[in-house]
Amino acid sequence: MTSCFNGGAGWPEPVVRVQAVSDTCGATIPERYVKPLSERPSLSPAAAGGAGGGPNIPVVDLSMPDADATSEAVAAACREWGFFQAVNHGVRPELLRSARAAWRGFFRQPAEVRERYANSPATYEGYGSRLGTAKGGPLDWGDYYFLHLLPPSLKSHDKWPSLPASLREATEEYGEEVVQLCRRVMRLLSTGLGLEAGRLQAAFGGEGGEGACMRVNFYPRCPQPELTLGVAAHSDPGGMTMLLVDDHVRGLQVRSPDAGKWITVDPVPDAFIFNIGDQIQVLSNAAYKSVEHRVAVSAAEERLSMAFFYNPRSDLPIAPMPELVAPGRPALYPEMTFDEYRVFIRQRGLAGKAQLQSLQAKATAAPADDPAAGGSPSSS
Ligand SMILES: O=C(O)CCC(=O)C(=O)O
Repeated sequence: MTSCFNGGAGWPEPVVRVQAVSDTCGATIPERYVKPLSERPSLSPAAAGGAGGGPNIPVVDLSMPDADATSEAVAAACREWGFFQAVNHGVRPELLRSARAAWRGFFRQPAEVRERYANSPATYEGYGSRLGTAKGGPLDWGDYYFLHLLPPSLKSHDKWPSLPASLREATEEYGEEVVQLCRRVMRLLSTGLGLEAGRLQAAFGGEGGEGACMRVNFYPRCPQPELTLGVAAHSDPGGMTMLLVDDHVRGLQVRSPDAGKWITVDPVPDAFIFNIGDQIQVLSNAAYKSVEHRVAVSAAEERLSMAFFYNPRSDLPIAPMPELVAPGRPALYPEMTFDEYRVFIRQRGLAGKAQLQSLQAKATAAPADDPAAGGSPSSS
């Protein structure tokens, strides 16, 4: 069983690949993957969103990025839902398909090949099966591969799988195009706030100063999908996320503005599912929402998704932009770098909206210039 375990790389206990669990567990999933009743996914038609005839995340056409109507539609979606599906986004469909096929090819490699890239909690780079380092902590029904694309100093092709042979080139090209798309959306988000088009990008450290990384998630078939989650409820800690999912397998569930009901997203083929992350919620002083989401898994089909995280430069102080702070609208968050913020995520794993809420509590309890209001996230 050495091919299923990675016990020596700094994790608190041996890491078992969900792919191996799925292949061997029969009809019952191990206890560690069973979520408490209150966290289990809604798989009923009522949660089906668009497919069930209910509300769903907006679809926004990005074919005219300079039109006022485009920034208005982006801003309305991000204020209300924190999410939208981007169509006519300018990234070639062939590239979406080749990147997705390459990564599916990686997860189909023999276990010995995948294990060459096993990750550790020090950086999370590589092939992994858990987030968070608490011994005995809950596990999600998914394996993943995590890698860096920007800044160039963090990118290393040697840390990317060499098999299948197309993977490195497809990932490189995909990353370049998605960064360009993220920059276009940053302009739309800025103008949607009534700011100059480059304002948000400047707060991220300018073009060339930003960070980008990607987590490719692989959710094997699960015999009891009603008991577990592929990724537990969380908001994304970074700036924003461009998610590419399997066109035909649903799984992503988003908290709707309507009393926080979970809605299952119905993927539009070749669209990106875009969402605001915590850093843009902070910069926009909560005008744009970083909304909780989670992933349901399927008994019938495996699923692959590629989450591209676009982030501010990691050592820049991030705080509500002064233009969005007014006497009636005080700064809701203290200043903190993204490096400081993600310490929390790495130690504790995903925790719904707990971190952002604790920051907000600190900011509203102490004056903005009180040094105690800007403490390290790991201390919260
Ligand atoms: O697989 C999905 O649909 C979403 C994945 C996700 O939320 C994440 O990787 O943070």
